[in-house]
Formats: sequence, structure tokens, C-alpha cells
Amino acid sequence: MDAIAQHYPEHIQTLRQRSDAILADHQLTGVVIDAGRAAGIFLDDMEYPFKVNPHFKHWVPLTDNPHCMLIIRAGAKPILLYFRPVDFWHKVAPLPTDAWVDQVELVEFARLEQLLELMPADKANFAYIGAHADHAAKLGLAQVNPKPLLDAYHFSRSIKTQYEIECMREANRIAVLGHKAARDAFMAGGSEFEIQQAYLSATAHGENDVPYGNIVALNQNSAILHYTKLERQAPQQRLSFLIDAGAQVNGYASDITRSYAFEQGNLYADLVATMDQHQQQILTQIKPGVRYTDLHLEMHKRVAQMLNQFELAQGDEQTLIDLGITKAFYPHGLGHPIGLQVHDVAGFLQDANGTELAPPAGMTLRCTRVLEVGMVITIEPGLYVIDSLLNDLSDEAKALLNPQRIDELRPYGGVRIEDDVVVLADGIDNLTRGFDLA
Ligand SMILES: [Mn+2]
Repeated sequence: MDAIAQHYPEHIQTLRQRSDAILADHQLTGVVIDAGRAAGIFLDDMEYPFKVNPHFKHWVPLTDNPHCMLIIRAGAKPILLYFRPVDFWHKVAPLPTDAWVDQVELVEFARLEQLLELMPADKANFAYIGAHADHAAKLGLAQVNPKPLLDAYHFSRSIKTQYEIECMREANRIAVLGHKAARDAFMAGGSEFEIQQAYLSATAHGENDVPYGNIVALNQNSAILHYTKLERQAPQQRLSFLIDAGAQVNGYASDITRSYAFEQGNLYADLVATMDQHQQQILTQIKPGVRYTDLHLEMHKRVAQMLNQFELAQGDEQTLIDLGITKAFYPHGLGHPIGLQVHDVAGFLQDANGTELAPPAGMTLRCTRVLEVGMVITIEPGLYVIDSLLNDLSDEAKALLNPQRIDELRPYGGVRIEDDVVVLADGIDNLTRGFDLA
């Protein structure tokens, strides 16, 4: 049995224990979790791609079966209401037979109207978790996504079970295959579109299977943080390549970024190598008890060092930070929690009661947590030439910039290096670098 299947029973046991305690705290008998349904396109008979409710895939490894539901009752085996319509237009999902099914009570149904009678008799004390309040009303579930309940479930999701970690390890292994294929396609002269196709093919993922829209950016496009355009034509000159792309296994995501210089021995190639060193040095500082925010602040100091080293700006670290210069070159956060969602929940939650800690004023960051064993986070520092941000700097700040060096770097765009790591008692388990990706 593979590591994922092997750890599933204990995953369900852990979820049941956590859920029983949460339900008791909120005086609920249980929850009904709706897998969801695809949203229809306006004035059309087509639907947007189906994306399952993360609470649903937390319990069962099903990501493509709309209309299924889970009934989670304290102290009882989860009931999976499994939708198998009679439908000659679409492929009907087969009844699952894998080992995980032993951990649930599988109830098959063929018509949506049957759901009402499949609800628990004592449903008045159940809450509904899902995207469709109208559906909850039809089912007679009055409590829809109560925030205190969701906060408690979300907070509990931060500590991953071994099953979840193994799913993400596999999602990293698959994504690394794609990253290598993409790098080769870049070196062979591929366009962004061709590189994307190479990635998808190597990972056996369709465009709607990847956990987020891949960022496949050549040259100056790599400075556009959420670049998803994909040029069909290869550029005349190949300078740089940034790819931010993941994969998913049982609905768990990986999220990896690499940057490549086409030729060695230039400013950009040195910048990539130096950023890689800094990223790995930040990784060595991860341990339980460290606040994520402090790692982000530490990275700003390192960016200040890099700006001086590469003569993009000059000034002592604190001045470059205080004048907003490091933020102009490194405008995003160091990373985020990852799991069932690429940007996983509870990045700001400090306890199960919903207490949130926002990032310090002016700081862009998706996580302010104190790290604990079992959390999975990304570490993804970057450095870019983004003219709109440089133009917004004060005159005092602009005086510290070196326009010639910035001009030299601009055609290369930017650099970012990202790994997914598990926090351990004595350091990290790097899910990304375990697979021979430099
Ligand atoms: Mn990321």
C-alpha cells in the first residue's frame, strides 16, 4: 500500500476526534458538508469547471463528483452520500472501491430529490457547510456556514496529518516532473504556450486540474506577479524564464516557483543563484515558535543586501526598508499556508475562536502565524523590476536607486524561488527539494 493510502485511516481518526471536539464546543450534533455543484455560465447551457468544497475533500479523496454530501455526526462514522445519476449524456462516476471507503458509510443515490429524505432525522441541530444556501434551505438546514464553527474547523486544518503531507509530497513529485519539462522547453526555445503544454503533459494535468493558473513567463513578463497570459510566439531573444506552477493529489496542492537564466555569467543568472541561497537560508530558520511575520521581515533585510550587492540601490538595510525600496523590488509576501487550498485558510487565525492577527501596517503577507509542528507553508522570496512601484517611490528613495543597473535588469523581469515545506520539531521537511529540482 502506498504512503497515502496507508495513512488515510489515521487521517480520518484525527479528523473525527477534532470534529467531535469542535461540535461539542459549538453545541451541534453534526454538520452536513456539500461537495457543491458547478456554476452555470450566464445565458448559456455550459458550466464553469467544478471546484469541490475544500471541507468535503478534507474528509474524502473525491474532487470531481458534484452533488455528493457528507454527514458528519459526533461519535459516528462519516456518511458519504454518493451521487450516481442515471445519465446517458455524461460519464457517471463509478462507485469507489478503494480502501478509503472502509472509513465511511457509503450511501448511493440517483436523484437529487432523494437528498431531503437522506438528511438526518435530528437535522435541526446540524449545520450546513457549503456554497449553496438555497440548497441548505431546501434540505431544512437552518444554520449555514456559522462563522465560529468555520473558524474552528479552519484553525484545526493548519496542522496537517501524515496523509495530507504524503498527498502534498506526491503533488510536489508530480509538479517537479512538470518543472523539469518546462525548463527543457524553455532552453529549447519554446514559447510560453509551448512551455505550458510541456508542463501539463509531463504532469498529466489538464488546465482545470492544476491547483492555480500556471505562471509561465519569459523575459520581462516574469516581473508581472500574476502573469497568466501565455504568449503563443517565442520572443526573439531568450533571457529569462520564471515558472510558478503546481499539481494536485486528492485535492491537495503543491506550489513551486523556479527562475532560470538562459545564459550564465550575467546579472540575472547571479541574481537567481543569490536568491536561491537566501531562500535556503530562510528555510534553515524555520522551527516551531517562530512567527512567520519575522521571517518575512528578515527577507526584507536580505533583499536590501541584494540591492546593494547587485548595485541596484545603495544604502544601509534599514534605510532601504524604511523608504519602501525593498518593498518596491519585493512587493509580495514571503509565502502562505498550503494544503487543500493553494493559499490555505487560517493564515491570520491565532486560535480556534477566530482571533485574527493582521500583518503589520503596510505589509503584504498571507500568514502571521507562530509556526507549529505539522504546518505546511511556502517560502517564496522574489525580486523584480516593476516600474510602477519604482515610480511611486519618494524622491529621497529614488536618489538611492541606480537607474543604469535597473535598466540592465529590466528586460529579464524578475526572480522568485518557492518551495513547500513541513514544519518539524527540529527544522523542516522540504517537500519540493526532495525531488531533485535545483
Ligand atoms: Mn505560492
